[in-house]
Amino acid sequence: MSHSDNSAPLIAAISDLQEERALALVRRRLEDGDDPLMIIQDCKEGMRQVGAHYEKSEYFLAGLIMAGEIFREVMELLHPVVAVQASGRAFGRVLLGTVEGDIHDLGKNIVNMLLGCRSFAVYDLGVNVPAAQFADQVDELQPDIVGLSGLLTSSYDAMRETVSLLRSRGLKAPIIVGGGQITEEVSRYVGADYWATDAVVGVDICQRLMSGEDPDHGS
Ligand code: B12
Repeated sequence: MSHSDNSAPLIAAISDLQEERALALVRRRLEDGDDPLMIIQDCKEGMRQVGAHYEKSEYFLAGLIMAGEIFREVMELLHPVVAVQASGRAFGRVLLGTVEGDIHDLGKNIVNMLLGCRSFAVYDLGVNVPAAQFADQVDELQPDIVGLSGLLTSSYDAMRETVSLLRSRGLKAPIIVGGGQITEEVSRYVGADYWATDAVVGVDICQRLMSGEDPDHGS
């Protein structure tokens, strides 16, 4: 999804950690009937720029924390607009969580919200979830799909360990990994079936899987 003409001010407000301005821009865009998914896309780009500032030591940990807080508040504004109450039978069951050692959850929470909107039943184990906890929940819940989130390079080994434990316990369901830095190569390394760097793409893969289609492995 590309950015719109309204994108630049919001991207800049997030990148510059201007909380009030960012929230005011989001409120205005919602009033103007802008697509909440486009707003999320712009926030993601702002967060990417915050990360780049951090890498260059222009921002420190406090900057990441501030950006996370702004994003959380933006999601509070967007949630009622995106969350059209799903009704009827669950379309499929997804077990979701951020792998051990990683506490990033903003992206995972968007995946959870969008899956909910498409009538999936989502079991979210939260952050820093050990492989054994995923395995125990798989035994109990028998999900149709398992989704692992991770944003740190160091999370890939935790993902690999989790996938390997789940397979050794006999899980047949597809495993999808997601996070900003995931690539085809990482997906192959961790042994996942599918991967996504975008929640909409990930949810689309889940929908196709439940419809018996064979989706692309990731993008
Ligand atoms: C905000 C933030 C934080 C916040 C997180 C708050 C929270 N509640 O999540 C806090 C302050 C806690 C944090 C801490 C740290 N962070 Co940080 N953080 C970020 C930042 C700026 C934004 C992440 C974010 O929320 N993006 C917005 C969301 C919407 O995007 P997303 O997560 O990619 O999710 C989307 C997709 O990936 C996908 N998706 C995500 N999960 C899943 C799962 C599935 C199943 C599917 C299908 C899809 C999917 O859908 C989402 C929506 O499209 C990134 C920069 C970046 N480029 O990502 C750094 C970044 C991830 N952090 C980084 C680092 C280094 C750290 C720390 C180690 C810093 C420190 N010195 O302590 C700690 C680690 C803590 C830990 N153990 O996890 C590095 C990682 C570098 C690396 N290669 O490992 C980054 C890349 C910054 C950088 N450029 O250096 N961080």
